[in-house]
Amino acid sequence: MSNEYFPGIDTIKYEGPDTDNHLAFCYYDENKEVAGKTMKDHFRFAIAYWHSFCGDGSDPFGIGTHNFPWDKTSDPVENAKYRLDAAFEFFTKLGTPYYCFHDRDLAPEGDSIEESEKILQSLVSKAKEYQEDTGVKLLWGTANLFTHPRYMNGAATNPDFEVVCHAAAQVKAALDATVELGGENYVFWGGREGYMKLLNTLMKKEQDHLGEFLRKARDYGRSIGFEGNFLIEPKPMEPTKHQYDFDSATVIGFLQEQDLIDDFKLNIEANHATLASHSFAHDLTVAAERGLLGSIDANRGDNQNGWDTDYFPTNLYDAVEAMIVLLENGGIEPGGFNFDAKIRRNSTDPEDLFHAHIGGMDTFARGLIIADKIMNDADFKKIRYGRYASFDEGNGKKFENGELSLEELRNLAAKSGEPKTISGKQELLENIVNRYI
Ligand code: XUL
Ligand code: CO
Repeated sequence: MSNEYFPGIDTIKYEGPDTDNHLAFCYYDENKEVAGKTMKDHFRFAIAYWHSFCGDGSDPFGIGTHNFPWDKTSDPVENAKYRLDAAFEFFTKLGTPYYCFHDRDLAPEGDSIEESEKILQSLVSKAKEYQEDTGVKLLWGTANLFTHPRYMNGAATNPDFEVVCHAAAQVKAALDATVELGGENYVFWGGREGYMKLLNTLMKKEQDHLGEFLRKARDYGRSIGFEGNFLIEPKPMEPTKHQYDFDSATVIGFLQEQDLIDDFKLNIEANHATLASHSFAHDLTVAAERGLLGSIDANRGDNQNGWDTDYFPTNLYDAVEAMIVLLENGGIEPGGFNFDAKIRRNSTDPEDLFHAHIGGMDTFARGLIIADKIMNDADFKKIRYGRYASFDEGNGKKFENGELSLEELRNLAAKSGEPKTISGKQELLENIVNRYI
């Protein structure tokens, strides 16, 4: 490293729950095995380049408050190189194995497509060297198709074909960058792919354009050797009033309709699920049960605010529920847990970025340990799976196998009379969860 951007902060180590060192992990012990795998392999934690190294704390009411030491010059390309330096210092001090970026986080846009491609390429070469030196890897890359004013009416769903072409140029370059850096996934979050008003929107046409755009992106990605998963990240609203990738269920239907289901999976973000009036665990489950859980954007919303706050995840109950889904799913690889979360506008000390990530990693590590205990609890297993025992044999099994007609079902009901009253045992299950927390 040519410079130190986080002076006075050493590598963050696991010290256990009794430590009084706030720059240490209490629960995240990367080599600790839980449910047959190390914590490092369970989570595959990643840092979001945009929040941690580009988000300056500005909000609609005020300019940025985070004065980045890597913004050293008036040349944005030079600063992007210093930023890369700072980012890899942070990754290695924190000990996270992965990072994620948008094209425009890594490299500023130039005055033409050619110039933008050249700038990105130069930063990618540098990032590649850093990856080789440190062993930090790219979990996923993506293209920012929402910040530039040209995308104000959408990118792939823009009513103007010329804008669609610009979006394609960006995705092509971002795919090239991702492949060159060995990225294990490639993400599409539908930035402004949605609408504000139906009066000026042909919804089906726009969605078909999105499908065609994604098929061509997939084909290009495969043609340059990308073997990872393409991921769609659902979100119900913000920035448009109605985003097309509303939630897991909506995206799965879209993937099926658009013939994308074999190459695409989902990147589930906690705060996006809650904006869709689901729990994080719900949207994870919808994706996981169809074999489509690709990766996770870890963060949380706010019970009182109805927008995408991108808080760092600290809610242990949510983490436990999420980890139960993850354990049942057999893990998340080749996806991971990307902290798509930002420190607050008034969190202005360099060490705040460490506290935020340490807290998030410890929350999930603790959630994993607890979820594993819950799933091995005999009563928990008996109640959760035992509820469906009537389908394990006999006529229940025949029904699952498609061997009973509606008339036969009717006749069985007539023969057996009114079913017994069977409790769902919700309170008991909640108590079991609390016992381990
Ligand atoms: C926006 C969001 C994005 C995506 C990547 O809400 O989550 O940062 O994760 O474009
Ligand atoms: Co996200």
